[in-house]
Amino acid sequence: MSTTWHILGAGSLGTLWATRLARAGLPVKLILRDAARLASYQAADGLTLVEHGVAHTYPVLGETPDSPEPIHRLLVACKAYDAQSAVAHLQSRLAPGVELILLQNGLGSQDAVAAQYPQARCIFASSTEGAFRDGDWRVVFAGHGYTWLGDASHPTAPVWLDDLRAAGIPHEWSSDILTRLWRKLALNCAINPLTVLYQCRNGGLQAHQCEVATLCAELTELLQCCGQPAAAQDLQTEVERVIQATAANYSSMYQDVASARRTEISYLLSYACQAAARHRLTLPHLQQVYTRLVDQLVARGLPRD
Ligand code: NAD
Ligand code: KPL
Repeated sequence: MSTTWHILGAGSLGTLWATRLARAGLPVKLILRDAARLASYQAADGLTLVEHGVAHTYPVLGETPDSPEPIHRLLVACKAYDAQSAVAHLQSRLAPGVELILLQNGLGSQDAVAAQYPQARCIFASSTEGAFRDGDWRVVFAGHGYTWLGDASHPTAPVWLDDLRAAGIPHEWSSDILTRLWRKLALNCAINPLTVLYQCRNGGLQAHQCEVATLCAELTELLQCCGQPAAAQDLQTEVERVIQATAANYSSMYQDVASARRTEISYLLSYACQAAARHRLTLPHLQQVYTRLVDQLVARGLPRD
């Protein structure tokens, strides 16, 4: 009998994973915030995934955090700023040796969860898949990509990667997941804040090449100082490639700000500035972009963290 996949967070990525696992016949349970959300979910037929314009609904079971069943495998699919408190609501249900798969972007939230549950095996993930909600309990699969998974303290791959294979979730076990997360953080720090400050698509940054290059130089210095030389390699070239390849897209931070949603700044640019301060590194441009971004968030009535 397969271990149940408990999915915490019925948003874009949580639904993308839950529906594909359920479609493969694997046991999946969705943990909703409270009884009101569960009632709303139960009034729908299930979770709907829209792929290539075609919608399919999957009757995934829902439950609240206080359901009694122990949790052996938990996919944490909340935003970085919600991850720690969302897992805390499940504390009494986490079985010894529970596996926590942390899908959050940026850095900081994974360590915060891991520090709270030393008895858990924490697996960090970095994903280039893209999805967005176009209704309650309904998600559009927008960008096919890859998910890298890894455990910085335990190199052995878990057996449940077979479940991901069966579910058609493109993935790879990574022996250098921290390098991947740092590299993604650096890319996001070089691109996302500037798209908010200049109110442009990613391609609009081609008009700000000098600023991008200066940020890349500072981020490269930071990565090297933080013991991440592999993540620093040819950063500017890759940033320029991503800007070109995603020229027509709005960055995730731009989209959050445009929709008046809280951003993940604390786990991206703020994390980078704090890491620089810990290493007594002066990175004036990165710090200036951070300050300008915070001013912009505050001016729009959004949280500064
Ligand atoms: P989302 O906002 O769509 O979904 C998060 C869900 O978690 C929401 O439904 C929210 O209600 C729920 N949640 C929060 N606190 C909860 C709690 N205490 N109990 C139960 N549910 C709770 O977010 P998302 O877009 O799926 O992003 C999740 C993470 O994945 C983020 O860190 C994001 O940066 C990263 N990511 C997203 C994408 C994407 O395309 N959406 C791609 C790559 C990485
Ligand atoms: O990951 C991204 C995002 O928008 O969050 C890209 C496309 C790489 C831009 O930083």
